[in-house]
Amino acid sequence: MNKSDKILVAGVSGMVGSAIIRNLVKKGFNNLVGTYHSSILEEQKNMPVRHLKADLTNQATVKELFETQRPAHVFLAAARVGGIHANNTYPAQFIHDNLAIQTNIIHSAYVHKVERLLFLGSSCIYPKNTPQPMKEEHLLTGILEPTNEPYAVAKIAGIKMCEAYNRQYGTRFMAVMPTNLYGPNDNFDLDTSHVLPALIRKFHQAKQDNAPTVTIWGTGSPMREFLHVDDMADASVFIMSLPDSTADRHLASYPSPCFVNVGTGTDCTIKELALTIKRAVGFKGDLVFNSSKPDGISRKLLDVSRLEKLGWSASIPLDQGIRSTYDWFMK
Ligand code: GFB
Repeated sequence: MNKSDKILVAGVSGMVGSAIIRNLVKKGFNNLVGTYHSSILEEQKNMPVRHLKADLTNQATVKELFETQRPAHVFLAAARVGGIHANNTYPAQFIHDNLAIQTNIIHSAYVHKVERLLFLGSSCIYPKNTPQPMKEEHLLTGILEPTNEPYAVAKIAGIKMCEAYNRQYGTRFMAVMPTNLYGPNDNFDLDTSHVLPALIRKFHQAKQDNAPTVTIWGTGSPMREFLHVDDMADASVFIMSLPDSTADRHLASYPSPCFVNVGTGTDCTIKELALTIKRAVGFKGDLVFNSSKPDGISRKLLDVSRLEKLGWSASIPLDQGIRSTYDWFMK
């Protein structure tokens, strides 16, 4: 990617898309277009980015977007995302919206000869009984975790679509599989959020109310790996900036898998996470576990050696990331 190449970031008002735009602006890319679904963020109002409102589930809209914008590179960060409860409650919307968005964009990127596309996936693509840490080669080796199977199937379809287009059409479409992400512009709605923002909000509320306890869903024993979204954005721009020969050798040309894991390589239990957030927020009460809520998959730690060999590793420690995210939430 050259600094003046036209780069389209789809999903710019989401946590990941907004972090990618911040990273690109910081690195001096100066021909940026971002699509958003309902409104742009306050932080984006003065950014040197052309913002376009678009419903990316609509095929005609995406066709017109590519015909008029003609981007050289695309970051596909637009998606319907949510935590365990949202995935379990709205499975039809999770599979439909994600399949529609990614199908429309990946196909249009091929039609309009986009040089590189980066598809954002998720660590939930791996089977529920995958050996830990999970390697890229474990994809499609077993059954999926039921709480997010429709979302995972959509993300697997996105990977396979990128690989099929690379194989048949010689495109350079790649994908990144992040572990559980958190950071600024996360969703803090208790019904639809992931665990980390949910617990920041719950502990903060309990501290304000002088409540004696905070309720944690599930048993607290599942293990999760958490990556700050600024690290994720940096990894995404790193992958898109790889020299052609490296990208082709490792990702973008068939038969190599087009995707790479992005994580920290370390995980913790939900109980340990809760205690870290409790400390950061300064809540003095106790934790209560509600085991009538689902635990989801017992563990999903990513093997990040492939990405490390390419030359990138995470740099934001979890306790520091939680403190800065809490500061952001307070503002
Ligand atoms: O982050 P989370 O919603 O999703 O939940 P997954 C992780 C763990 O935290 C589960 C527990 O064991 C939850 O039961 N948990 C405890 C809570 N308290 C809470 C709470 O207040 N809110 C939430 N949300 N969880 C998602 C997938 O799985 O991971 C998505 O559903 C996606 O598809 C994402 O892949 C990365 O980690 O279980």
